[in-house]
Amino acid sequence: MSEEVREALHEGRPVVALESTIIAHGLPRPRNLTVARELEERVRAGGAVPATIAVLDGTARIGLDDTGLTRIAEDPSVRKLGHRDLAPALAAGATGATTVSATAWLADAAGLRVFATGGLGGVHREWTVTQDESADLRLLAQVGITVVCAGVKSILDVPATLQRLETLGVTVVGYGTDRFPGFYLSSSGEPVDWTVRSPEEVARVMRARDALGGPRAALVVGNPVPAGRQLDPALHDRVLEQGLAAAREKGVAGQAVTPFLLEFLTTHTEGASLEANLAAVRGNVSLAARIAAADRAGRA
Ligand code: PSU
Ligand code: MN
Repeated sequence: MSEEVREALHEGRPVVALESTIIAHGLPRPRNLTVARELEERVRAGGAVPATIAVLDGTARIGLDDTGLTRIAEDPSVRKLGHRDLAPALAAGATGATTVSATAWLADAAGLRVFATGGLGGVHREWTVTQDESADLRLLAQVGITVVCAGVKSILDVPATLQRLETLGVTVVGYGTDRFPGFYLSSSGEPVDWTVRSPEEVARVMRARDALGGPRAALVVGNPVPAGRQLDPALHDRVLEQGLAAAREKGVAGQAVTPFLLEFLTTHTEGASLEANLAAVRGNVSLAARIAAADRAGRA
């Protein structure tokens, strides 16, 4: 743990976990480093301490200094680590960026309660053939962390992913909406059962869960990208079709699928999907800071 994060936890100040795969593998260089720094600033502006999580030279780090952040953003040999990769990475002394599953695990183990990302992984289209379901889902069924996201990536099978979240017992609420957000799009069109309207309301849900005890599972807060900043839905659908076809043709599989599709969309929408992605992440990070602050205040 970085000195700053350790002190903040000790003094009971709010902390927000941030993942690093979005920096290393989800955003183009060199913009990714600027964004990584900006996201940390946003957490601070919201009254919380940022804890970007990654593995550096075989050590899991909760809170990176600027050297660590720069390395994750700039070094092309940085690996993508899901939670199942953590142990071999530590044993091998490797350096890697953590996905939602690895970040949520490490954050929860460190006692952090709130985590912000862009879009969660989930059930991929054609799952019946590829069996590609992000490890994010099963891990989120095992840790009691609150994850602020813009839904799941729209490259996925969203209804199937929502069904898996239900089966796994992961609580899903919409922030200011009764629709599950669609990552690049403000709405996926799918309904959610619960709507919350303020950070304080999210904090009340968190406290109710603590009081209930019982099996741990994540609380997913679906925070839509503002309507004015979403990707044009027609453009989204058209380019995504092309991207899925390209992935199939090139035989892209496993961990490479998500970064491939995100990059394909960025290139073939002339950066418009990147702007929507960034707007979503920024909103999530700011909301997560306010939730972490409300959670601290509510438990004081
Ligand atoms: N959100 C983004 N960009 C990303 C990701 C999330 O806006 O790159 C990353 C997260 O780290 C998530 C991962 O855990 O994509 C999912 O990858 P996979 O489908 O291989 O599990
Ligand atoms: Mn996958």
